[in-house]
Amino acid sequence: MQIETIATRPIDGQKPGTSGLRKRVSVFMEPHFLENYVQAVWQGIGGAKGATLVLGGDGRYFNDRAAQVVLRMAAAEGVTKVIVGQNAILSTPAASHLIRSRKATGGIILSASHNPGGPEGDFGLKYNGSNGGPAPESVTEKIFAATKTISEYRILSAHDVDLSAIGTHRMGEMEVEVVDPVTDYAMLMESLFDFDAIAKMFAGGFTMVFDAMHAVTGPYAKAIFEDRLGAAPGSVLNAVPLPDFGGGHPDPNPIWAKDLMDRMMGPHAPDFGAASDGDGDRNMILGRGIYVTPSDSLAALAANATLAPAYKGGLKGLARSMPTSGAVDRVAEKLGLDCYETPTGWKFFGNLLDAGRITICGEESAGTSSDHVREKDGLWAVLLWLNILAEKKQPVAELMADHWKSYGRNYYTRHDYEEVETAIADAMVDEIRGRLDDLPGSAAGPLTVEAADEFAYHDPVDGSVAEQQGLRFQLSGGGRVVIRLSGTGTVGATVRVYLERLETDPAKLDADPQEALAPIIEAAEALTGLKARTGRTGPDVIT
Ligand code: VG1
Ligand code: CO
Repeated sequence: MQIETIATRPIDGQKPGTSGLRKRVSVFMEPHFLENYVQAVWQGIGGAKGATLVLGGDGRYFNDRAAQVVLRMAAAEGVTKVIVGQNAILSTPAASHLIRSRKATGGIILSASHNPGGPEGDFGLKYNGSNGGPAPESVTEKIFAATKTISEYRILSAHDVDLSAIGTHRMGEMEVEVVDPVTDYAMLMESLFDFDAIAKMFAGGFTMVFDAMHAVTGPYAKAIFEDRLGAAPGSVLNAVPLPDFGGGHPDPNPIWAKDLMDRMMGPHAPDFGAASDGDGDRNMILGRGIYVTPSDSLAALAANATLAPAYKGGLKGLARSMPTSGAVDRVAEKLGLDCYETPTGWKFFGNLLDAGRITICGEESAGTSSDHVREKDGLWAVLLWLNILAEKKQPVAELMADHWKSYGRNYYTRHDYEEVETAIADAMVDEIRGRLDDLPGSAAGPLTVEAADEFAYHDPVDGSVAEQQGLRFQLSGGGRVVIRLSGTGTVGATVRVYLERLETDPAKLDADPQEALAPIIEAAEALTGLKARTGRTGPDVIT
């Protein structure tokens, strides 16, 4: 076996976004594209000679081929050992756990998360560090810099490793350990939650459906919910992972998980419904007749977490991404906990978790997790909900109604405009940025702007600063609008408009969020002129 050194040139557009590098599969499959980026990762982390790495992905099209390339390049780099999920599959939280439990140097996760898969879909690659979390910006900047100067990469000429066979293999000098992707993760979950109490609830007739959306969580969900906890066989829907996710869009929200949504709103709805995304780090929570917005779910989980064994000693602190609603802040206030506000993207929670400042954190985009890993964790959120329901013996709708009575309700919605021409989106952000200082005191539709700024985050642990993390507007009547551009899309720009208002009047807690937020939605359009600029009549996705 021989190490080949291949001459290459920098390829444009290898800048990692909110969560690693994401591109069309066809782009990732172009000559040298994947190899250039992997070599840049080695360089960005200061070399991987002697390292132990974890490798796995969400099983999408090209996952298997890409894994073999990463292995051959790791062997050429002098990596000592790679721990790989069987068939190169690992959910993102399971990969995070393996990095931590095996004390690995880091890991490579092959995923474009909620983006569609298949030959026409997307692919992605992300590096996580030794804490199990996504590389911080200081590292991703080095990786990006390396993509701009690369002139060669090294790869071992070797046969594929049989990744279907659990056990120890070799590739050149490097050891490749193939592990079952589910076992360790399922044991971790069992150590955090009261499985007996949840199993008793199922035995007592509690019903649930979990939509795995033909993505990575199918085998995890079957093993945990059906095999260990005794949920009825068939409770896990779309449980077989497929390279194209069955043609669907593995994003657990009311639009893309519409079948589940309809079922939970229908006459024969089960007690509980949930879904996860392509790589298993997001969650969607439903009860009979109710969709729990991710921001509310974060707040409800934080308020009740001490009912689960892992958190019964209390929480250290809480955090949310800036566009996430303030519902969790109200819980933090009541519990006397610190609550941090971070930019969008899980990498910003890492330092707070490592420093022991927070226990639970989350994002409005359906990501919630705790200090058990350094990624968001879809099944963890579902299990914490189940553990809470097993203790409270209450329907989800009633639990949320009680929550709103105690804390008020942060009406919340996000409006996404997808595949907007990049130039139009950039011009809009620049133009608004230019008049932020003049906005306070001016009218925005039916409301008045009270404050306007652009969010910059000063990390309290390492002092790093992340700028331009979203435009924020405080409106009269307590409303808030946030505008930012997505960093995970692969075609054009996605404009995200986040809308929120707190309601504390007990008589007004049951409104439809779109109606409760109507004046704020109008104000957002007045502030941005988004519809006029894009020629759209409305958002593509409402969550
Ligand atoms: C989106 C979400 C963000 C999330 C990120 C990665 O980013 O808004 O909250 O952390 O996806 O999630 P953006 O830049 O498109 O808004 V995942 O499940 O795609 O790893
Ligand atoms: Co994801």
